[in-house]
Amino acid sequence: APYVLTFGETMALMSATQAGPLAHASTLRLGIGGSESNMAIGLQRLGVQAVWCGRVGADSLGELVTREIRAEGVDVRSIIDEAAPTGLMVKERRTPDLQRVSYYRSGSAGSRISPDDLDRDLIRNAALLHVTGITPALSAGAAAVLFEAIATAKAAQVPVSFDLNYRSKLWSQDDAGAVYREIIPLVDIVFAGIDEAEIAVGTSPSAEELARRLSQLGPRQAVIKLGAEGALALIDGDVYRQNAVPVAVVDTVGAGDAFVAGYLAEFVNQALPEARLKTAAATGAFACLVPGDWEGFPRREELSLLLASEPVLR
Ligand code: KDG
Repeated sequence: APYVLTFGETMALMSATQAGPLAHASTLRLGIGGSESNMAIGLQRLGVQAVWCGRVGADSLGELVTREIRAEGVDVRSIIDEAAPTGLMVKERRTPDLQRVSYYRSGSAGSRISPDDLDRDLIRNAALLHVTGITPALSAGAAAVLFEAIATAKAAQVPVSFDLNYRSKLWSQDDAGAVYREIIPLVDIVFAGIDEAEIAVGTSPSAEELARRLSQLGPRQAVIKLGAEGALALIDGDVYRQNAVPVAVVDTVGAGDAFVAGYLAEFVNQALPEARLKTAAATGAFACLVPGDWEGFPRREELSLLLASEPVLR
């Protein structure tokens, strides 16, 4: 059966349950989060088989990461690193509307992913390989794995998608921009927010212009995520616009991953661009309704709950 392959670092995620300084939080909710595994879970819920690879520590949090992703039906290939701990992310809710994220991940197991961790045949037989710009920011070794995985996919004519996913706590805009410009020409589908696209291809007042510049580097599909404004895509030279589904936002972390999952699920199902973007907008909206990074992602049969949320006449 066709599957989408992805790999990256997934961390244990501790989140404050109430607003206030973390120094005075007596309880934290424990879960997991990682852009690529979030995306894999999103695909799986939409009925597309996903495979996730990554390193975790030989510790309880590593067990948590593996178990949670696997419980969603994702085919999990965890590599257990005896020499480094599972990374950790902490979400503080300083005010009801302001969330701050801290990482405890330098030297983590996930950042130590090495070329031997990836099964080449798994890449060659995938329907799609999905990577993000977080991986090359983790370590030189992780960056090497990313480039090697892309090369393996390309040699086997497996399409590759890339979400820039800039993380300011991991690297500078200049460093990220240089690496993005190396990766983008190698991929078929690129996803970026406005700020991320600007890191790669320079500032522009127009999302369409940014999509054009990304596309000129190579990808036939350039998708600009516009958050509450929806999305703009340049696909095989044609421009598509998609409105966001309006929702009362609880937590936007993970919404980008949900959006990508929605888009890619329809892409591997060979749906038209309009359908890819429509599902992406719905999955992104679902993710915003729940505090966790991925827990709110919809199952396929739930998509209509938001898409049909116009007022009902009685
Ligand atoms: O995309 C959401 C992510 O920010 C989160 O789940 C953790 O992968 C993550 C990261 O590195 O920020």
